[in-house]
Formats: sequence, C-alpha cells, structure tokens
Amino acid sequence: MAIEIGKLRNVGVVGHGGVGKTSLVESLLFTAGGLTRLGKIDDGTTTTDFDPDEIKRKISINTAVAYGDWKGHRVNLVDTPGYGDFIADARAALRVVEAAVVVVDAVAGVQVQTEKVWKYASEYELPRAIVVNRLDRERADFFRTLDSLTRRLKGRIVPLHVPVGEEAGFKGYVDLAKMKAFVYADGKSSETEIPADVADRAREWREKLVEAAAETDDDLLAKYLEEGALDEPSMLKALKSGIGRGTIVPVLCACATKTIGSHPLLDMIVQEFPSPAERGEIVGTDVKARQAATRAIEAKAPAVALVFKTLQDPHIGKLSLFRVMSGTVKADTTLLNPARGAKERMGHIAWLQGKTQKAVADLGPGEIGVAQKLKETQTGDTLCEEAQPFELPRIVFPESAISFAIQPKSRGDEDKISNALARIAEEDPTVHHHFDPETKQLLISGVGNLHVEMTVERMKRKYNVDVTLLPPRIPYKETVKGRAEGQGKYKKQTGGRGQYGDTWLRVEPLTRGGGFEFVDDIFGGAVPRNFIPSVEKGVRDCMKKGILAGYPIVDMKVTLYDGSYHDVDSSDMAFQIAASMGLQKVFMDAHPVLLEPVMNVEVTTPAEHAGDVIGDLNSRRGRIVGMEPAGETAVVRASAPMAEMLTYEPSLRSMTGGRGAYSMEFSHYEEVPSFIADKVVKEAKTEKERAEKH
Ligand SMILES: Nc1nc2c(ncn2[C@@H]2O[C@H](COP(=O)(O)OP(=O)(O)OP(=O)(O)O)[C@@H](O)[C@H]2O)c(=O)[nH]1
Ligand SMILES: [Mg+2]
Repeated sequence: MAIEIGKLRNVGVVGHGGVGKTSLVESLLFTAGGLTRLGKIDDGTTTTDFDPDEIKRKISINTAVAYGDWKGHRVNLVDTPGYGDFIADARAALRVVEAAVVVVDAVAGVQVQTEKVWKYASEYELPRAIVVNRLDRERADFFRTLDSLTRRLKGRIVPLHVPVGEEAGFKGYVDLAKMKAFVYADGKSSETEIPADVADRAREWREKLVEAAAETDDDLLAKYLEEGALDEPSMLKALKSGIGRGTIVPVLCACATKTIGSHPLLDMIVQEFPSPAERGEIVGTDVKARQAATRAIEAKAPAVALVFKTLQDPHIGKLSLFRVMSGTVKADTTLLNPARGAKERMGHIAWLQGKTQKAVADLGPGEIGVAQKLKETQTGDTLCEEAQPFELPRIVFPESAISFAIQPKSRGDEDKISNALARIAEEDPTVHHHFDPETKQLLISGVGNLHVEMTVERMKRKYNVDVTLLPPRIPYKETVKGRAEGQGKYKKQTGGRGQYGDTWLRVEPLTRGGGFEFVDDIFGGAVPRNFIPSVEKGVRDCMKKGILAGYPIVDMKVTLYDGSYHDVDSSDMAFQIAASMGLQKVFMDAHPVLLEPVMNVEVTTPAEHAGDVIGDLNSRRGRIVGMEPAGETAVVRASAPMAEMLTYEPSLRSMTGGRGAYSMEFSHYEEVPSFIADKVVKEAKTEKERAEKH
C-alpha cells in the first residue's frame, strides 16, 4: 500500500561539508525508532554514507535516502554531500523534496556551500529550517552563528530554540514557542524548568519570535502593535503557516552525535513542513501535443516520476532513485522514458533505507523509491505512462570547470578507459570526457581538482584501470602575418625512373577565422592541369602538420603561380613533395606566428577579494572586460589565454578562502606574444627530437 500523501514529508538535508548532515540524518532515524543503534561516521556505520569511498574518506559523495516514521507520518530524508565538488547532488535532491533542513556548524557558521545550497533552496522556493549543529564543540557559539546566518542569508531567520548548556556541557534547548525547556540524558529528552541562566535570553528571543509571527499577517501585526502581545493560539498558527510557506525560517539547536535536538526537528517536519499534496500541480510538457501542460498530484493520475540520482551497486548493478511526481508507480509494469524513446521495465521497486531496499508493490504520489537495472534512463530523466507521455523539466547540472588529459598506465587500456568513464558519467553527470583530435588526447573534465582525482580513483577501484593525469595540451595554431613567395623543387634523376616536381608558391594572411584558400594561378601549362590537385594536397598535408611548432596552420592563402615539369619523371607524388618543400620555406619567410585560444572567464568573489582577483587575472595576461559589484559579492568578467588558466582553480580558492567560483568558455584565437611563442616553439622542437629518437 502506498503511503497516504498527506502523511508524507520529503526533506532534503543540505549544508557545507562536514557540518554533520549525515550524522543528523542518523540521529533522526534513530530517534524515530527505525534503527537499533546509532551509527557513527568515525566507525563507517551510518545509514546514508555506505559507499566504500565515503567510509574511507569520512565524507558524503552521493545523495542517499532513508526514512523514519514519526507520529503517524512517513519522513523521507535525503542526505546530500556538502563538499563543493559534489554539491550538484544537493541541487538535484532539492528538486524532489518539499522542504530543506540547512545544517550549519556552531563554530564555523555560514560557509561557502551554505550560501550555495541556500540559493538552490530559494530557486525552488522551498520552506526551510536551519539546524545549528555540533553545539557540544569547543568554541561553539549559537548566537555568533545566528549573527552570521542573519547577515549572510536572505530570509526572515529567527531562533525557535536557545541552547541550554555550552560546549561540552550543551544538553538541551528552550522551545521559544512553548516556552519550555528540554534536557537530554542518555539520549532521552525530558521537560524541565527553564534554567535561571538562560531565562532572560529566552524571554528576549521569544519576543522576536512573536514579532516574526505577527509579521506574517497584516491584521495580526496591527493587533500585535496595538496590544503589545499576541494570544498563544494565533501566534502558534501564524508561526506554523509562516514556516510552511517559507516566510519564516526557524533556527534549531542540535548535537547530532548525542541525538540532542532530533525530537523537535521531527515534530517540526511533520507539523509545519508541507506534504507533497501542497505542491499544487506539476508543470511539464505533454509529449504528444508538444506543449506545456500540468498534471494534478493524484494517486489515480497517469504515473510521472523523476530520476534524481543513479548509483552503481556492486551486486545489483544500476540503481535509479526516483520520486513519484504524480500517479502511482507499480512493480512489474513498464514505463516510458520519453527523452530516450525507451521502454523501461519497473520490475522490482523499493523504499530505500540507505543501501537497504524494502520491496513494495507500488509507490504513490510524492513517494521516493528505487528501481533496478533500467536500461537507458539517466539522472534527470522523466519516466511516465506510455499512453500519456509527459516530461518534466530536466535537472540542470553545473558546467565542468577543469580538464585534465589522461594517459593509460598500461598500453591497450584505451577502450577500458572509455567504458569506465561512460559508466561513471551515468552516476555522476558532472563528469565529462572526450577525445580531442587536435591534441590527440583523451580529456576528462569535472567540477574541481578533487572531483577529477576521485573519478580517477574510482576508475581504478571499480573498473580496474589505472591512468595518469596530465594538464591538457593547449591547442595552439600557426599562421602568417606577412607575404612571401618562393620555389619548391623536388628533383631526383639519378638511375632508374626519376622524380621531378617544381612549384612557385605565394603565401598571404587571411583574416582571423578565414581558414584556408588555395588559388591556381598557372597560365600556359607551367604545371600541367592533372598535377594541380597534387600541389594543393601537398600544401594541405603540410598545413595540417604545422611548420613552426607542429600545430595546424590556419587563416592563410596559398597561390601557385608558376612551376615546371618533366614529361617522364613528373608524378603526383613528386608535385606533392615539391609543394610541401616550397611551403615550408615560404611560410618561414612570411612572418609566422603562433595563435592561442583565449577564454571568457567569469569570476564570482566576495567583494573584499575583488582587487586580488583582478590583480591575479592581470598577471595571467587577462584583460578585465567588466566588473559588477553585487552587494557582498562581486562579479569580474575577463578574457584570458587558456594556457594561463589551467592552474586557476587552486589559486582562486586560496585567494578567496574557498569562497570564489568561476566559469570559463572558449572565445577566440589570438596571437601569442613572442617571448612566450619562442618558448612553445623550443619545447615543441625538443619534444619532436625526443620522439624521433624513440
Ligand atoms: N562534536 C560533534 N561532532 C559531530 C556532530 N555531528 C557530527 N559530528 C562529527 O562531524 C564529522 C562530520 O560529520 P558528517 O555527519 O559526516 O557531516 P556531513 O555534513 O554529512 O559531511 P559531508 O556529507 O561530507 O558534507 C564527523 O566526524 C561526525 O562525527 C556533533 O553534533 N558534535
Ligand atoms: Mg554527509
């Protein structure tokens, strides 16, 4: 039996890396009675960090789902990674929940990824609560953390709790709505008198909570201003609706490892957060009619589900985590994936408790589940009933910012590498790879350095292929700035049949992007008609290989204006060689230069670091094209050579204390300054000599 929609809560647990999200999920599951013992990160025994990589590194890498039943409700908890390189998972997870729990550390307060997940939650207009966790740590400070929350995050943020006890002595909280204290001992919570040392603070913050509740409604606010107080039922009602609609963001206290603060959080989730029924309708595309359409969220409606995560289970194979958006998904039925035109067998479907599956017969609207071994479906795809195809907007993943070239450690591993990367990309849509024919390298791109390094580790562990990471080769090009002309003659007439080809070539620059132009300017048959294509081929082959430093030649016009031939010894091959010899000489006389790719770069940085960011871009031969201060953050736009940007990520991170971000795309080719070109040419020569020796 599917879970009744009104009794369902889907909650995304998000926040900066290492603040205790996975531990909090564990604590909530334990408190709800679904676990026999409380797992620990340090022992590798939590429900939602089950991947060997997660256990080894003690960080979450993938989204995981688990559930607990609390006061007659089903609470699905979606635990997401907080490390920057994996934050795309948090964004995808927030697409399939009705509310977010944003966890922050009581020492560090708001951090880079806190701001990011906050933006994601705002993008989906999710109501949310903030949990100040790790209040038992040394130097933990609830009020300093609160200050960083209200300064750096948008929203009406007000405490629902104030802590009882500090640091190692942290033991509970005062509930400011009920004005009651709750203290924990041995994992059990009991109600007590409000301790004298927090009584004043509790009264002071209670007043602010009442004020926030009053502000949710004009009539209520008028009443509050007039009477200086609100009656209890109106206040609680206003608070509930404010939290449910996201106009009030409550702040709660917690120590996940001691389960402190889990009861009130579960209460809040079931009492204040919305159920999937409150989403209204779902919006998407009617695939048959090819137009925007909506669907009611009802058990009897045609099934529509969104796949938000793909995992590879070592025993089962591919797992697709999905959320039923409308209708009912039944086991042993077939659904359509309209984006891939594929029918998918929903053989076995289940609820997820971390890695453990609980098989079910059907999943109703709003439920989250898993399907096994779908053939073509990938993260972000919609599954729907075949008769009424419907597609949801895709989940958008961030562009990859950094690329490396990969080289197999053993010969002949190329196929294995491509296979492994294709499988990994199914799990992680932020990993991309492609073969660059210009540099003849296999490139792998990801969100950041750690991300790419972990992908390589995963290739080794799961698919048994070992590779070396190299910085990618820059795809330089060659061209000329001047005009020159001269002869290319190939003559071999000693013994047997001879070879004879003679060409006179002129080279001239074309405008940037002009490509290649070949002009036949022969009069009177100095080069016979049938050998003209041979000359052109000789020129083209030579241009592909490059002359200056082995990079392809572009934006150049070559004119064949004279030559001579021999009745017997001239041949296709002889004219090709003559043309190539001629071009090599004439090209070097025509002021050859190197061109390099230039990127458009956009950097987002806290305003106080904008000066450093600009200075650093200048030192990378960058040109600043714009700068917009946007409050506390600034956006700097620049164009800079690709060669200088390969090492940008670590520098930006250290310059901005990890708070800067950037994106980059190819813009155009530009001439390399001569002092750098000389170096590139020299390197190319030594590389060529080395290659010839081997
Ligand atoms: N002292 C203390 N330590 C905690 C608390 N909650 C979590 N930790 C510890 O903090 C570390 C990180 O906890 P996780 O639960 O992995 O944090 P996370 O936010 O899930 O981390 P990522 O998923 O990697 O972003 C672990 O060593 C936990 O044992 C807490 O309330 N108090
Ligand atoms: Mg985690």
